[in-house]
Amino acid sequence: MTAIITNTDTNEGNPMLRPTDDGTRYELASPTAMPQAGGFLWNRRMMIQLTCRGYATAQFMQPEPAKYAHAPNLEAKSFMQPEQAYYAHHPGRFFYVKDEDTGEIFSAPHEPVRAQPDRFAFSVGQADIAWTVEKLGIRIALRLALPTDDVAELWTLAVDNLSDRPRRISVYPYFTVGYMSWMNQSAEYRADLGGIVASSVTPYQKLQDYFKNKDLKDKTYLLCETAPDAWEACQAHFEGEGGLHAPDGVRAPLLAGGDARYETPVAAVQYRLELAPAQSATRRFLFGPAKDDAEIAAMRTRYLSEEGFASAARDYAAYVAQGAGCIRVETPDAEFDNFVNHWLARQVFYHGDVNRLSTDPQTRNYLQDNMGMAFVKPAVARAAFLHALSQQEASGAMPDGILLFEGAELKYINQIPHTDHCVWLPVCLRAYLDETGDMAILDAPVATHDGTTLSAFERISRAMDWLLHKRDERGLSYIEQGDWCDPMNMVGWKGRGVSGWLTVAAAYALNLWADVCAARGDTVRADHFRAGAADMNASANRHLWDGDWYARGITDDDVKFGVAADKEGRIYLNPQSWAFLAGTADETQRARMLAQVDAQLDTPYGVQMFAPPYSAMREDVGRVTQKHPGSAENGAVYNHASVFYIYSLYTIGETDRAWNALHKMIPGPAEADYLQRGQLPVFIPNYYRGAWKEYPRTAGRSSQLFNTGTVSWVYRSIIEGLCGLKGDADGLTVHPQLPAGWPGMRIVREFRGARFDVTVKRGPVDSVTVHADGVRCDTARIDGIEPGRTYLLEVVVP
Ligand code: CEZ
Repeated sequence: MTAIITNTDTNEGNPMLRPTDDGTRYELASPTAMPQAGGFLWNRRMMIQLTCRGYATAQFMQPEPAKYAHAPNLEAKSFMQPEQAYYAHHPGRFFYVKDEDTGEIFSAPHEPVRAQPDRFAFSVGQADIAWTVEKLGIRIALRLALPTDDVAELWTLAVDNLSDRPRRISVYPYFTVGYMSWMNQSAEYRADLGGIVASSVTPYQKLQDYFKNKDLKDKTYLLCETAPDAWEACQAHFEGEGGLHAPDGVRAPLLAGGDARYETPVAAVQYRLELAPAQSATRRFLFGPAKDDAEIAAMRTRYLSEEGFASAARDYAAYVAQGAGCIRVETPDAEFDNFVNHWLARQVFYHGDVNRLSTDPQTRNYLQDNMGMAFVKPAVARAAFLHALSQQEASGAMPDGILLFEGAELKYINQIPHTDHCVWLPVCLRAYLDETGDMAILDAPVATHDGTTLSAFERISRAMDWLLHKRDERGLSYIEQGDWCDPMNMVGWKGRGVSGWLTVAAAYALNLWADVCAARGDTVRADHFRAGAADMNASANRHLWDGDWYARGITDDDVKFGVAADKEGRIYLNPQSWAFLAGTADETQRARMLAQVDAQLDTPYGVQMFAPPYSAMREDVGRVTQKHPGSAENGAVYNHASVFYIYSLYTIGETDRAWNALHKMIPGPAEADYLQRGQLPVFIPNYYRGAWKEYPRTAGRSSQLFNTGTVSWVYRSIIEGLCGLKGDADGLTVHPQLPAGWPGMRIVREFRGARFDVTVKRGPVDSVTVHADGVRCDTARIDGIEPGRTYLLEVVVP
């Protein structure tokens, strides 16, 4: 796109962190400024998150999530926030370097030696993660890439002699395998396979598990393209008494060639290199899991060569390109543009394509992730909505999770009864219908396991009736052991407690569905659902309005919470946002709610999910109150809740408030902001720490978790709200919502096979005016869209 607006607010000049390669990469120049900052790569079978210092968290599907590199001495918990994993000494990919003449050592990227480098660059790209580290006149360049359909890490190591004399050095790739199993673990160098192979037996006790486990990939290999000079497979022997920062193995002339016999394995190898000035050497490695030797040998043949790496890179680039999304923006905010144009759709695509690498995604997550996919690969979203509906229960209820594979089971959180899942059907489908105009999906037949076949329309209508039915005598929605908020598990476990958020969210869903019924000419159902929504809104106003905002709920013992009388958890964001969406609140109420959100919840890092955080267990609210104050759902800037608010603000024309919260989701561009959040602007995390008033030192810190329902809503909010280019049954509506101070923006939007090249400017108009290819439109919309055509739109906004 040619520049029409000068970017005023840019971090191009920031020496610590800057975009490179036209913003398709970010480069961090320090291993210590933001120690937990990292990037992630994924493919159809695995994901890996790497920090700038070389810690790694990887997971693969077989088909249940599993690990091939474990913490050295901790048993993996079912779920760990990445920011905590950092402190738990999780696995790493480390490269020790030793000067053979002086005995000096350092390690790249940074751990475990932690020597101050002469130069450091951690470079996160869309399809690879790379480092350049210089120390002792040696340059180490590392690059990790993934294949598209296999589980393996493709590592390239390049060593350069930067000094003006010949150098004798040793380089030691050190890959943590970690504690594999209490039943059986071992490792050895296998000259026949060309690397270290660690073997284990996944522990079990139930007899049936033997049959489930016997085909698991219980081996972890590190294959070397070039045979090493020495190796060590026993972690304890490598480390010795020196500790990981000065391991005995590296201090000795040669690694001892040891194996691990029911000892914690490691994959460490040594290369002795003699490099003339300016000479370099390259080594390639493959690290991953396998079932047996044959699979290891096959992986070696397929990938472990210059050509194998190059062809994997081409395949992978084509894979991520599928997630390019449907808009490019050019606004006065360069960092925002960069994030939207290069990174946001990538994260949306990750969620929609691999479902967070889960075999039983939570129903709400599955539906919302596919809501995002409606803008990236709508055919995938379509299939997902129908797949979800095929698991609807006879009562009209939706299950807590959607099973994606034969043999998958509902696990962990999906065994806890939550009552909100039906809400997401019309909410997410609406985005898909608006984007595609595919009304035919409503008539698609959907068979469930009980043998009934109903149309998608019929099924969602039943889900809406279920929501209407699942209410108490006051007309409020039961919460049971949770709603959108997973850990709000004790408000209604005795069967009486109700959710204020769910009541207004259900009203919103019912209204959306009434619109769909009306568009189909089904006025009976449209009236029925519209009346239901009105009834729920009335109940919310009667029982939950607290004077300046809506309460979060009423407990089993009839205690209203999320109200002014509460010292902790006084005001929650979700009931307010969804009351805007549902039309629960009138204009006077809205003004009061907005003022209170501003005063009590807004922070420099975004809008908190509630405040103040709970400092101790509240037994009539539940587990959420036990989380650390300001972390996760206990009063963090929980971005998923925050983006509901943003989306709702766009629907009520609160343009500036929406932008205020939206741009705070992306770290930077001020250096102080990067340092406080500790995250690169390459993804949106599930939360930034809150408790802004209580714990200012940690407020703003990123959770580093890139799994989040947030991104599909951010994408939707930008497309439909900020850019105001939302589809409907007939075409494209045009209603940009420029923040104050923006003179204009430019957007390129792909929509229903056509391209819209849109220039938005402010001007002396009362309402939005649109010229399409120079011709003034009667209304601010484009109908009769011709696929393949490019439309030039000139839009003037008041
Ligand atoms: O999980 C998310 C869920 O995936 O939390 C959201 C919820 O809407 C999403 O469906 C809000 O509760 O304590 C818990 O059980 C937490 O709820 C986590 O599992 C949370 C993770 O932090 C992932 O974001």
